Amino acid sequence: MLRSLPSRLLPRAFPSFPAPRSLPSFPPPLPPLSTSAARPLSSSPPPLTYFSSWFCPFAHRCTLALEHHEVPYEWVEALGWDTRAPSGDPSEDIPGSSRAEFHYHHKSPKLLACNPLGMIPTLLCPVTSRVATESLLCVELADELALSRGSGAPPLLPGDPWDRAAARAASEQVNKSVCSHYYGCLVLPDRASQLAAFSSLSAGLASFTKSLEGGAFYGGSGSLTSVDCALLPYAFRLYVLEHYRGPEFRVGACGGEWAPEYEAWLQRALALPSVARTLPDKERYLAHVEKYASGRARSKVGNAVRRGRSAHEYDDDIDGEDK
Ligand SMILES: N[C@@H](CCC(=O)N[C@@H](CS)C(=O)NCC(=O)O)C(=O)O
Repeated sequence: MLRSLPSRLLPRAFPSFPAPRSLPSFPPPLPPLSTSAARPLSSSPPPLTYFSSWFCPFAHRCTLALEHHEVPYEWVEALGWDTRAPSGDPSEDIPGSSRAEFHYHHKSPKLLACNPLGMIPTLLCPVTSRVATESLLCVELADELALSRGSGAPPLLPGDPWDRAAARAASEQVNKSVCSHYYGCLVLPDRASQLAAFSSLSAGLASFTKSLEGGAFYGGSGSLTSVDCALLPYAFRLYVLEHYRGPEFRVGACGGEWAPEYEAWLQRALALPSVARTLPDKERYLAHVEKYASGRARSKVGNAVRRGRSAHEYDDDIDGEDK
């Protein structure tokens, strides 16, 4: 193990950006590769720079892939939140009586320098300065880099090109059919829309469960796959829906027979050491996500959902900061 993510060590407060001081890096600097528990990859290039954030489920996908293969990386906590008073724009949809401050992202200048869209996850190769973005692509990149460096862990994507194409399509499907509806349940203001989003999310979970084909992981695989990595950060976070929206939003509440098999998959995945060490503290995440549940989060995804789009349909211009 080159590093781990014990939630008790995660920083409790983040600096405001632009900050004259340097950003805190987490996890702390990597131990030497000769650490006895480490299984170094065949060549030892410098660690990737990984712009991430403890709360981000998209970035969590990338973390899962990096940790699965024990790819060395330097974590940069690159997103935080500023509270700002409402602008008074009528499109800000909080009733006047309950107006509280809205939450906007502040972003690490280093992140913005290599990804002007300011999105995480962003991976940076410190040798070539090449950059990768988009969580599903970062999972693939981590897998390919690790395998080319002789990772001893099983691949996350299949080797066969047709199977790889199918796995990519399945990850996209999980993203649209489950993960985007998670934001719908949280951000949409009216009960009927929230319930409709949860019903769609449940259908997405049912379909994913079918794709386990009775095996341990996606496609009947005996080990974690890229498709599991696409879903897992959201599957882990679904407890927040019941908390903020009520018992109808508990997984399986729609009466699915698939729920026990889904739950068994989830527990199996969460128990993997490479997964367990990536999980954020549940109470802390619950508190974090309240700004989404109360419609006060002004992120691109949050803004897209508030204007009636799916989370995966956010537009960098329309839904960008200060909108
Ligand atoms: N499609 C992107 C979405 C990533 C995303 O929305 N990340 C959030 C943090 S959870 C972000 O960077 N937000 C910055 C913003 O909204 O400006 C992916 O899959 O990587």
